Amino acid sequence: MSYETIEFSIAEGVATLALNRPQRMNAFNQQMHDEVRAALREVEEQKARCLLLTGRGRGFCAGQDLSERKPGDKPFDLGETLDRNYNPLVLTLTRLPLPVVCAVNGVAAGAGVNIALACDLVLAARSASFIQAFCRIGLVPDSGGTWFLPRLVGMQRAKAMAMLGDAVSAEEAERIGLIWRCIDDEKLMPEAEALAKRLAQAPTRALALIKSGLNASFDNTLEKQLELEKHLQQVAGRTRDYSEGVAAFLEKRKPEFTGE
Ligand code: T3D
Repeated sequence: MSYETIEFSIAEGVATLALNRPQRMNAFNQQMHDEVRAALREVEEQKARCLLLTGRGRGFCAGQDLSERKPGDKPFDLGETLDRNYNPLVLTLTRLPLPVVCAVNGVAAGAGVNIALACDLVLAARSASFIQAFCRIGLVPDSGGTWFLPRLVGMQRAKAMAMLGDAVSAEEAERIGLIWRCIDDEKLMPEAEALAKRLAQAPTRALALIKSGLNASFDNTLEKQLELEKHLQQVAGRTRDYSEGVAAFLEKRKPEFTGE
């Protein structure tokens, strides 16, 4: 399928999705939502083993394209756009049965930040920044912002970011645990691509089970989490990759995981 607002390709098990409306800092219009949704369906249908999300131009994503929300237009139900677009996108990213790497190449603002936080491993260029811009225009963090922020950085920092809407630098974001790593600008994409390739050769089903276990952990008691781990381990124990991993260990060779 061909796209106009994103670039999308799959090679060597890595699906790369680049938001591509640089003149609008990759803000989401309806077409981009539709194209991202279609591309994410391709990721699953074509059995990619890692997704790499990034942006083209000097920004990662500036959230909603505000030119689609002109003052004076008839009142617009923002709940409807969250139901139709942002909420399914965030849930899809968190539920994809494969690791999702986000390479934040520049400023991320509004829903753009929270879409990045919905990914599994977030890398950012040293020049990038993160802005919970919602309060600047009289809105509240959406796309999971009120859920991800306190879990990642604690309630005080979450409230400060959400209520002040100040830019947090990539270095600060790494320091406070908002993202995994801040990387020099020119090394961001080579490192993100190498990481995605490495993950695409890993035991995909085990990584998907790890992702679902960790994502569930904040809502479970220890007892429930131990039960969940038992279930996940039973599933992992039935994969070909588990047999291969053990065989490779015993034969003192490198495992060749196929994701099955
Ligand atoms: O409505 C719903 O569906 C509900 C859901 C809402 C989710 C949300 O995301 S709400 C939050 C929306 N986003 C924002 O409020 C962020 C707005 N943008 C900014 O604050 C700044 O542009 C940035 C901090 C992202 C970058 O600043 P800077 O100085 O580096 O660049 P700039 O000059 O402001 O932007 C460059 C161009 O991109 C500029 O266009 P121009 O003047 O060159 O023609 C600017 O208007 C455009 N742009 C940036 N962000 C958006 C945008 N155009 C439309 N929508 C945007 N969000």
